[in-house]
Amino acid sequence: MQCDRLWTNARLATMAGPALGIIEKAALAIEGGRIVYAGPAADAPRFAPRESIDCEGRWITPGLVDCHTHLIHGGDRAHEFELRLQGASYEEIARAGGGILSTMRATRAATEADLVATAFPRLDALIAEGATTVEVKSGYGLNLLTEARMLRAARHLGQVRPVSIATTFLGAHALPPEYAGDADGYIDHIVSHMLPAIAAEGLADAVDAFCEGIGFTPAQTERIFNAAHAHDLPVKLHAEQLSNQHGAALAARHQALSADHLEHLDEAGVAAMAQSGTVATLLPGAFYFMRETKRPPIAALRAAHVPIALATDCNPGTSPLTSPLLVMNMGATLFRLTVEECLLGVTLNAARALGRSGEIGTLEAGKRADFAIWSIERPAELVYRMGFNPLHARVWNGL
Ligand code: DI6
Ligand code: FE
Repeated sequence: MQCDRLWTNARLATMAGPALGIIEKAALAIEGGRIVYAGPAADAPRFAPRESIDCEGRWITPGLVDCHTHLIHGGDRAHEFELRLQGASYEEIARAGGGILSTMRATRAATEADLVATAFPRLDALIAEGATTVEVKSGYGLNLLTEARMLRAARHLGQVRPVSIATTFLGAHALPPEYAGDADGYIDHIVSHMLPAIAAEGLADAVDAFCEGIGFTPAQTERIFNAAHAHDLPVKLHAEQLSNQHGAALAARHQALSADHLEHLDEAGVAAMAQSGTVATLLPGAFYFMRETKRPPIAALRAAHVPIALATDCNPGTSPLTSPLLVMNMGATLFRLTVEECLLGVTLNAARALGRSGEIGTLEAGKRADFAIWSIERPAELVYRMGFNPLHARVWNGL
């Protein structure tokens, strides 16, 4: 049987099946950018590969999926970090004109080329740790011109780096100064102008909002969701990060791909997510950086079989984090997730959170040839270490 490349002497954590779908003494073959075999070497068809690679016992996992980032933005907020170290709160800084609005100003002032150039080092850091798919949100433009520019910059990243980019329109991230005191007016503008233009240009793969006391109300969020449905775009939600607004249940009613953050999620929200199959995307980097103390209801999510994903939330204000490996470590240490949950959280369940689990997220015949090869003795090492990168090689789309 012909194939482009064959990896032998490998150990696989396929993420398909129980206990990480581990297969020792395995082989993995790809052809035309797809996996054609991932299984026991003893059962493999007789391949005639164009190239054969000896893995020397290394482990192969699916390529990592970072399913929640704000990777594209102008400027940084290191100064606000210093102010917080001196005792200022996130809310105080935001009220003084800092916070999301300070990043909005820097982002509006940046050209598309600037946005791409400043995102490169962050994206490259994710790629260097085995990421093969990265979600990127808008949300720092807060007007059509700049939101569209952010999404074009995100699409551009996917054309010039060996990585798949999933874009999300987050126009309802914060209230821009042009609509101060008129959140409903801004929602009108998103629904009637911004979203239709963004959808017409094919710039967004999904639509998100920030449902929060300092963000948008559930009623406003629902208007965004209805508009997204009208444009056939799936929805996601920043929900229950700082307070319980019952956003996750709202998201579930709208068949959201994921509800994200969830520190203040209640039992009813868990049940609604379980019913709709909405993924719980947990963001331990933001929890850590904001020194939060209330953890998401892990036991309840587990008991209800809600799929749990983990992501960096890479953003300049609350999670300046570009390490999916550290995210797994934080998922375990801060949220008490198991090694298995952490690994599923950055592979299969993160793929689900993007609606892409038919294509990526496991090592199975028919899926895209996106995977990472690690110099480790056991998969737990990927979760256990801090600040150490054992990536040996990475394959994206068969390349
Ligand atoms: N929740 C967050 O943690 C980020 N956005 C959101 O909706 C914060 C973004 C920022 O501070 O720049
Ligand atoms: Fe976020």
